[in-house]
Amino acid sequence: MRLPSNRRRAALLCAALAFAPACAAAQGGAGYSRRELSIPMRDGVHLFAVALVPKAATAPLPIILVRTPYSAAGLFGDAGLPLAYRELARDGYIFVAEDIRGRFGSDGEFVMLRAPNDPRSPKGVNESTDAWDTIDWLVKHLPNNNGRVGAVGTSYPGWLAALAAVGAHPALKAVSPQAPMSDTWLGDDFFHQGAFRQTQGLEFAAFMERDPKGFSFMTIPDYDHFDFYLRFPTLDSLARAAGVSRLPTWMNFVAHPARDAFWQQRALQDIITRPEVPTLVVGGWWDQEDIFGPQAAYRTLERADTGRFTHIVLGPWYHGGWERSAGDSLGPLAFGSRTAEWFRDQVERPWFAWYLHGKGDGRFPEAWAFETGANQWRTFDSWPPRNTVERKLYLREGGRLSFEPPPAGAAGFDAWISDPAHPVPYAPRPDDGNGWRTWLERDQRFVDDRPDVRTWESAPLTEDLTIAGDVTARLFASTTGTDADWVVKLIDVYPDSVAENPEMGGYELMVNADIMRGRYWQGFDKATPVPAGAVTSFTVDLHQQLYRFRKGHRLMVQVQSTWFPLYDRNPQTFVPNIFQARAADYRAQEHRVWHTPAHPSHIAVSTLAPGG
Ligand code: PG9
Repeated sequence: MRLPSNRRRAALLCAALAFAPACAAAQGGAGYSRRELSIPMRDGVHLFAVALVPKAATAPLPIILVRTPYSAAGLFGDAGLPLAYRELARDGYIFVAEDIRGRFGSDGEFVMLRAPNDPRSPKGVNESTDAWDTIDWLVKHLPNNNGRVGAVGTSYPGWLAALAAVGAHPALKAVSPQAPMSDTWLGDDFFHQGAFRQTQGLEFAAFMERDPKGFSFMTIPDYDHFDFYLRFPTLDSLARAAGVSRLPTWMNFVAHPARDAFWQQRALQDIITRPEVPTLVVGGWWDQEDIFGPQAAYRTLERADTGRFTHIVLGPWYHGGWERSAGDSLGPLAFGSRTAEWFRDQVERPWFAWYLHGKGDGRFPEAWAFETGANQWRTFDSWPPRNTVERKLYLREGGRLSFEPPPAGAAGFDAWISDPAHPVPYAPRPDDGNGWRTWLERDQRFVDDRPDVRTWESAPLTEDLTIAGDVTARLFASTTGTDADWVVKLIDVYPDSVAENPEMGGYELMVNADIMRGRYWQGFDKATPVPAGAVTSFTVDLHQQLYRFRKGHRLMVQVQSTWFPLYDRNPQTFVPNIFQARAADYRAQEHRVWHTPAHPSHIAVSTLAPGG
């Protein structure tokens, strides 16, 4: 089936990625002269770049570099500087955007997530060396630069910004990887803990590789995308119908379903060994694409950071929300302040100004994190904060959720039938694709009455409860099958009536949530059948948060085994490679989550004392 182009989809992707000319919110075009550059790499390949040079500059200026697969000319079009850089621009920079190899105006071959040692790369060339060669050329050839360069980027460009700091050019003085997709197998765009993000994986492969020099938007012919994906009983039938089965990225999914060396070589945690350049990592609490990436990148850098080189900012944002909105709200949540503007003006701007202009005192907190619920920015000396108390929220008998573990003799488990033919939607239907940016904030009441979504709920809180840092679910579970997915959501249930905002009455807001593919219960590098009928321990990383559950609210946990169509369906019968599963392999199974003293399923959170 050939999929015709689809404007709605295009607008969505455009909004999600902010790359194409039509999406680049232009500001301040008049103050810049625009130059197109052809920059030679060490193997003779030329990369295309666009420089925006302030017309009014009186002294040499530093350079801000963005390397991108999404069109340099689109980012820095005739209209001038995008909103993302407006605050930075007040200090005066030469802005340069560059197309990476094989994309848009650049020569060479495009390789999705080119690993440092990708065999398709010309000898000795990778994204870090391309960044090095680019910086070297820019400081030598761009008139009136001050010899200091900063690299910045969001998402794929965030990953590229982080790689610029590996074997860094001496002129690179500061890097800000924003929502870098640090590990696209473990927790970012393509898989989460082994579960395949089929909508994103499929549509992104088509988008980037059907036309390697540009974009190719895939059309979903159905108004409700759920219907489209449900039509294909296997991943293989879906990929063939969508025309992606021979694209390199899809073939890599099929060849590397586990987190083997292929994915490790692309993961920032495995590439980066120490901070070479001062780094400001930025992430969103409700980033629908790369929640994990910034947290993982910062953790990796921080482990080896002896010189206070690495900092992190975590705000209440969707993917890239900090660079293209005011950040005063997110879905139904209002924050009472313009969080994104504040970040750009009060954190990003002074941080780059210190390293590239030498302005300010260079004293920055280790971490800035927005505490949603209290709706305030907080600073910390370490992230996650040290002064926390770990507590376990136990899934208890009778649908209760409690900080008290299950007592002896408590009823053993809750069960449900998980049927791949009737998967649980990840977002309310119809899903026309337009809700992608804010699906994580959707009211989870839309699945409350499904028998295949199990719920545990606490009593109303008698005082505020702030969680800070890692949130991890440990499920003791069994299945009649030999494989299963485990989706765990930690939810803030608003009181039935919220006087100041009646629409939020009873709202069920996901605070943390993620999925884990059961077959990786013994490690992510190799799939192992889940022993049928045996209680097995599964750890589901729900990543980090800084969130205040308010007095009168309830805590809720939901567990389910499908999150469709964002995630493909688990056959629930072990097959060596789900990308090659046959329709007959997909079977309904009964799953159980246990809550006995020996098998106390729970979510571990770290809590901050009031005022702590
Ligand atoms: N999160 C996007 C992406 C990167 C890599 C693969 C797929 C998606 C991005 O916004 O760049």
